[in-house]
Amino acid sequence: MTTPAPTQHAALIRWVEESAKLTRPDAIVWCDGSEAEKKKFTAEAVAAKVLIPLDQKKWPNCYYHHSNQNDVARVEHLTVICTPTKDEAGPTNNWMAPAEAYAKLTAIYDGCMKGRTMYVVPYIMGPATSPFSKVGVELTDSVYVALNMGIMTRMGKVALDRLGKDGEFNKGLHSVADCSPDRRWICHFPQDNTIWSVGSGYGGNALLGKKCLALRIGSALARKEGWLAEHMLILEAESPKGEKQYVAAAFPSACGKTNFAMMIPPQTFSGWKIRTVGDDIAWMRVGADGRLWAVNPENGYFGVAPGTNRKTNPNAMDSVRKDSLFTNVARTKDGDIWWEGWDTEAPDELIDWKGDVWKKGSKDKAAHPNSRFTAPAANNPALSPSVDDPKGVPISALIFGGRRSTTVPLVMEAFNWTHGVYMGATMGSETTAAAVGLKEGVRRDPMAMLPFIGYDAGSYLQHWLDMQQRIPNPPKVYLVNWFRKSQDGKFLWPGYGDNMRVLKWILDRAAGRVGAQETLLGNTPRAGDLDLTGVAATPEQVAAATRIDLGEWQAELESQAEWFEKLGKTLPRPISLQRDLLLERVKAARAVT
Ligand code: OXD
Ligand code: MN
Repeated sequence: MTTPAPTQHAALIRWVEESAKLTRPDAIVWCDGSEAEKKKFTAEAVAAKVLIPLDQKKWPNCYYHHSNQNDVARVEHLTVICTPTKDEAGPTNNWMAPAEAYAKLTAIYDGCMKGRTMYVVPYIMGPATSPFSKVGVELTDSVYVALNMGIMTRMGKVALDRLGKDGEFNKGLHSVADCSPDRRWICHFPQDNTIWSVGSGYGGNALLGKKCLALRIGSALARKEGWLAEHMLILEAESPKGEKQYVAAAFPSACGKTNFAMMIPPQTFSGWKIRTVGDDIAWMRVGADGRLWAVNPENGYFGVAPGTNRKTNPNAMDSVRKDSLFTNVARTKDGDIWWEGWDTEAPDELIDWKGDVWKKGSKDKAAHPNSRFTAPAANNPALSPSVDDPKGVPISALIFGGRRSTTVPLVMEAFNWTHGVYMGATMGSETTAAAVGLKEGVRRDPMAMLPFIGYDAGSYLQHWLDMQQRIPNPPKVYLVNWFRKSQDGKFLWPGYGDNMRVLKWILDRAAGRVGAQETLLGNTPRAGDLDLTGVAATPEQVAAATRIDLGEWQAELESQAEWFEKLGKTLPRPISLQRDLLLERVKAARAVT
């Protein structure tokens, strides 16, 4: 059944018609975002075996999805920025000329929706009435994608209402097509405000509002319009006195952003409340008061399942209790779910993420390491009431953090904005399962945005530097590392809720309530500044987690040369000079010790 276009936006109607002429779906359905529609889509997905109902008593309105086994993560090698020139995409992005990309994908899209329905998914990234927000429309032949977009964005009538008769919107065309890795492309055309994605149904490749619009196209728009589109969670911290502060923090994919955004402070921090504004993306603009203000463009969580449990992240476990989708976790025959790092041991038998019988003791993982939950933000018991505030929340501190088993201490404060941008620019992280085909080891991941910067990376860093002029009251900048290990490979810092101890120091610094030790590489907490009451780590472990080893740092700074070389001629000189300065300092200090 084809539904009539519920809009008078002529350009939108024309584009839907043109796209349908190319892809030739059997039906076109305009999504309104209603509960009735969600029920109908879900029933259709169940009938088509795209979704499997979970035990509805235990998991109300929750469903399971097995992806195609070749389609389990983002595909950075097939993700392309199609700017008019290669230089505009820069050395860290794949590039294709727009005409070539349009031609290549047109051939794949030709007739690809025959026998299928095209869902027209209008959505808003950001609160419905916020000046920060952007509208997109995704055309997709995947009911799974339409249902996920309904959780992750403000979807349907609300978006068409905001668009009116002639509002600007991002045009996203998506087809799973034959789901072949040989015909899989995620192409971005920032100059046309357009995304073409084909051959994958995986979240980061197919939910076009998320990585494609909110980050890749978003970062290009942000540069043009003078704001920041970042891969950052946004967290609200309320002190026992009722004072609220907000921080935004960038971590690479699968490095605990959702856990940090939903943290439960240790018992010794009684009276402190941590609430979530966002767990993955922050759009930040300068407010009339000269501070940086942030909104979360998303409306749900697309979180990594393994490792999430009632101890590590009770708020995430509550968020997924109802109205959620689970992709590639393990399930039981009677509609329960399980994943590695669940609260209890695996049952004797499971159906693994591939759909095969899995027996306890098997050396294979039952859930895919990048298996995911999609949960509505409204389910989060610790959701900040400011999440829908059209003006956003004021940011007191920006935090950058990678997964580093050596060198990087638990926390370090930048001396100033330029040093902070340098810290973000040189952030390294050990690779995870969130993207396929990455070499193991440390990769430089500037601001955790390496796979998401929609233009030349050197120019992106220059944009960060330029923002200083626009932010009279800038947030302080921090580098953190929860993942440092001992010689025998054990984590030195307990992480999770104990990260509150580091956050508290950051919040106090931002408010000018506590001092710091100036080191060669940045400001660190002085002895006694971190509240370690009741921490599950020995003083030796804490010392090792916070230690700055100049030998390790010399190697770290020297190794950044290769990264700077890769960034090439647009690397801002103030950034490379930061490294030179630190390296000289470290060498001089080592020479006298
Ligand atoms: C994500 C990612 O899904 O960063 O958020 O891969
Ligand atoms: Mn992410």
